[in-house]
Amino acid sequence: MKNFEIARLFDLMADVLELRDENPFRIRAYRRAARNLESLAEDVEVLAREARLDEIPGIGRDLADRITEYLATGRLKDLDAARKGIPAGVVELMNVPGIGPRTARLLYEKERVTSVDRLETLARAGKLRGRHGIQAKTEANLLKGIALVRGGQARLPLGRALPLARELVRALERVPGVAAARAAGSLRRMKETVGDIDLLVTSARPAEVMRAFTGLPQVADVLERGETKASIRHREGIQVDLRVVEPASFGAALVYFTGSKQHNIRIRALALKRGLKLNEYGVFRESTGRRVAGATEEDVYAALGLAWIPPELREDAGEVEAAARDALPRLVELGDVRGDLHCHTNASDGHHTIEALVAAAEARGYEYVAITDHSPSARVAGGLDARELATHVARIRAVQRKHPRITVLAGSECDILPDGSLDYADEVLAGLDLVVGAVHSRFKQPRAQMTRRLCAALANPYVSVLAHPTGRLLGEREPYDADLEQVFRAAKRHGKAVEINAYPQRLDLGDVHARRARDLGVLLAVDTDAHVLDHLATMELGIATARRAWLGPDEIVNTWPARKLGAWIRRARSEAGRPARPARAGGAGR
Ligand code: DGT
Ligand code: CA
Ligand code: CA
Repeated sequence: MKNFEIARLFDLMADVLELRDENPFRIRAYRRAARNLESLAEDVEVLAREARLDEIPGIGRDLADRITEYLATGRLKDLDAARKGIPAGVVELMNVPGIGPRTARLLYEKERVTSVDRLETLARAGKLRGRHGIQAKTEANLLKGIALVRGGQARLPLGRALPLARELVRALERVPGVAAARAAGSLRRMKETVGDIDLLVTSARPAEVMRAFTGLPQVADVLERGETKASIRHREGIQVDLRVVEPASFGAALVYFTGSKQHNIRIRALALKRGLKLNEYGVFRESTGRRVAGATEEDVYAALGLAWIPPELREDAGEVEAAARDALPRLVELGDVRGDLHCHTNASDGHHTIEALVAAAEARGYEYVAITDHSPSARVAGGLDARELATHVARIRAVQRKHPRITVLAGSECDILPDGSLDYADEVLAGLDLVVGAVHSRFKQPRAQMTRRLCAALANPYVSVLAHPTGRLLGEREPYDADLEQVFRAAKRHGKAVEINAYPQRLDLGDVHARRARDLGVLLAVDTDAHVLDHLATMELGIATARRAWLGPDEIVNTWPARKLGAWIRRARSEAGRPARPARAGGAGR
């Protein structure tokens, strides 16, 4: 699938156009197209072949032609032309948080900075401060930003790695002689980022597997090739390790290569205590060397006196003890989800209509969906003022009448202003079925102020969910500085939910914070923040994060039936002494 490849080229094109100070609309068009290609469920090559490129949101005739050109020739003439005369390193400067096109151009033209390395050297030596308005603090931030890009390059977000891994698994399953192919490693544990992709195959003909694997079209380089193991570099940059094992060892190998390393160490010690030896080939009785388990994971864990442990829990964070007591939690599953509480439409910065979103939510089998477009302070995101919101809500009600099988909640993703107040007046909020509160400005407030800001928002009776509570963007933006412990306690006190935002670059809360929230008795909401319809499918990533946080369905409000959800929203509103107007849509009423 070349979706990501083309998305990266479009991003590069946007970067270069920004450096050249070109038409902002053209730049935005390339960026939007890149994001939509990334979240596209279908293969762009298939769409091109069937002349259906125009079905991709944000892809007009012009960009469709660019895609066709690239698929046919492997090049983009426009990009080559635009890049002429600009060193590649200058474009890379813009990957550093805090460096926009203007700064990059300045650094290049005035300081002859043509690489991130050179920028680092100058910043470390303090040679930038006092020039072009750069202060010592800015310099320190640049160094932090450089570390962030370097870290980000090393690991791939799960949302990008998963489709690549699945495509490889499907290809391996088709190789003659292969009985089973599975992803292992951090990817199977659904960690938010993965260092590489680990694959495991069982086959009677390993040589054939090696040949097929190293010859796949996705392979950029073969790094290592042995009789039963190989490593390649994927066209998308990530390394992929493959092992072939015998069927009798498949379960043991799957346990071993799924990890984590810490988990493996724990269960190996447990085996020793029972007079057993555990390795990637099986479980063996130490006295006789006889294999007692190995073909399936269930057998391996059972031989150690453990219940089978879901991969998401294998971090040596209490799961081995729980499995020994047969006290593993019932983890939430994708099928438990009854709705999505955070979605955008083209009323603000989403790409589809209310109607299309509702139909897509219905097609996923949801019982309810909340439409939460932006509030006025989110100006770049096309936030709605109170009058526009009233019209928008009326449109939502009209769509609801045409879709009686699903409850459509008229909501808002309302900005939390720097002082902790909300972007709409309480009377406006009271007219909505659900309010998701979010920070989109002044990310650099001091810790105490940001903490007060978030807690104040949670105290507002109309705010039910705190969206993307830390504001981080994986590999791009650090979380803002806030005392999450206090924020969670405020959520608990007011009976509010904190979000696991499933947007692939966010996954916010992450697993560790989500688990802490759970341990404090805070409710969670797992939402996609969908801006295009395909984003609805990222619910899978949010649920994986919830599973890694040991969450069960009871603790996640959007697994609840609409009635229970509505009662919960109303409870917080009425406990504040301001009963909500009985909402007409079922989720908040009935
Ligand atoms: P990553 O790739 O950094 O996202 O994380 P993992 O967990 O996928 O790590 P990776 O790819 O180095 O190794 C895959 C699995 O193989 C790992 O989760 C556990 C197992 N493994 C690797 N090295 C060791 C080791 O030295 N000892 C043990 N017990 N297991 C290991
Ligand atoms: Ca790995
Ligand atoms: Ca590996």
